[in-house]
Amino acid sequence: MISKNRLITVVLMAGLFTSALAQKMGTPTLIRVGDNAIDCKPSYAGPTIYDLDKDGLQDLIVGTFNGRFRFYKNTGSEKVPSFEGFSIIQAGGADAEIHNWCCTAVSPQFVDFNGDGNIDLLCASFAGYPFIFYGNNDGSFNEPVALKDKSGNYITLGYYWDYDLEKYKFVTLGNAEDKVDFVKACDWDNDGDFDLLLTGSDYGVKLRINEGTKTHPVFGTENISVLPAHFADAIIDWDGDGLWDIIGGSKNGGVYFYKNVGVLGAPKFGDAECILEPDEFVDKINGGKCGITQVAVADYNNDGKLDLVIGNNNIINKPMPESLTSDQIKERDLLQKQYNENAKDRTAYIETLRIICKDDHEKMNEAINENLRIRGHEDYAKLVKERGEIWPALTKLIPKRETHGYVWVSLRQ
Ligand SMILES: [Ca+2]
Ligand SMILES: [Ca+2]
Ligand SMILES: [Ca+2]
Ligand SMILES: [Ca+2]
Repeated sequence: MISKNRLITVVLMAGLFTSALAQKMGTPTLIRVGDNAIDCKPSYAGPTIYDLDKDGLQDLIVGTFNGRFRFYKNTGSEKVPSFEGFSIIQAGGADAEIHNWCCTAVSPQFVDFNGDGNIDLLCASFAGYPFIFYGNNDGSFNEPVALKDKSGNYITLGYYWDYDLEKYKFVTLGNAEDKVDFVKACDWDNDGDFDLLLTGSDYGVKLRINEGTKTHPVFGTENISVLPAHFADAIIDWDGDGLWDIIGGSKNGGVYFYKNVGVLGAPKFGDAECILEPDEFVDKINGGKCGITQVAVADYNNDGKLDLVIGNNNIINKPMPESLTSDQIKERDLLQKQYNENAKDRTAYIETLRIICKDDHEKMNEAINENLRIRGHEDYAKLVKERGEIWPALTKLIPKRETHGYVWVSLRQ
């Protein structure tokens, strides 16, 4: 008979063994259409896996930097997905699109957000707050609606773009000064309705509780800190212990697992565990760097194990322009020096302005718009103009950078 202590040891070891195995991920490979890697121009990719056309095969949907959603229909099989090209998802008779203009691709989530039985499309943008395309019962989507909280304000982490005033507005929400780059619906408190996880690029992940119901969501005004850094891309039970966990991409290009060590209705998360190192995504041919990662979790090859589908922005330095003359080298070095000095002056100006305005961003914006003169500093408008003159000349003499929005799959071993 097995002793109780021995049994506990065996069970614990089995747990460790399963966990270690569960973490082993295959080398990411590029998802292709024919011979060509899927590449979202100009860069960045926000993939998700979802059977959009309801034919029983999971499709690939990729959010882009341009704020649209590519639908790659799976024309392969459950075990070997394959894609022949893409169409753009439509909403309200036009391309489904939210205005996004920097630094990420929109990351779609297909979810019945308002509990009416129709799948909706949730995402965020560089404007700084979440949008939802409500779905119809024929699978089509309506024009996007910006989500607001119970006070009628945009759901934001501190600042957002005001389309009427055509500038960023700053609101004080205590613990952040960020935009909502990504959003995910998840029933945090296990009361049957969707709450929101908001990711800003720099201050980690925050939670907004739904104080309403499943069919009439009403969001609180408080941003509650949930994770210190990285993103919350996928809400899924990654380690099969019955509690959903968080899988997130990051600015550094890795993919991270946050194990839920709380209980149902009261999640709690430990430190991030890296499940894919940033250098896994180095473009082996061109030596590109990875850049930001946006992640989806799905059983990609239908073998009963959860896999990772990752979008990123690969940055590739092209070779130096060949045979620069000695005059061109001199010119390049001079321009580079001027450019660096200009950047230093602009930073110094902003830092001093920050002190003068006591970190009030609204005041800082006004000061910049009015080109406020600060003693000991160059005129800011002049510095910006100067930069605009140096940069185009310099780019002709330095290596070109090429960016790609690739989509990768890493199969769980
Ligand atoms: Ca399908
Ligand atoms: Ca719905
Ligand atoms: Ca809830
Ligand atoms: Ca779990």
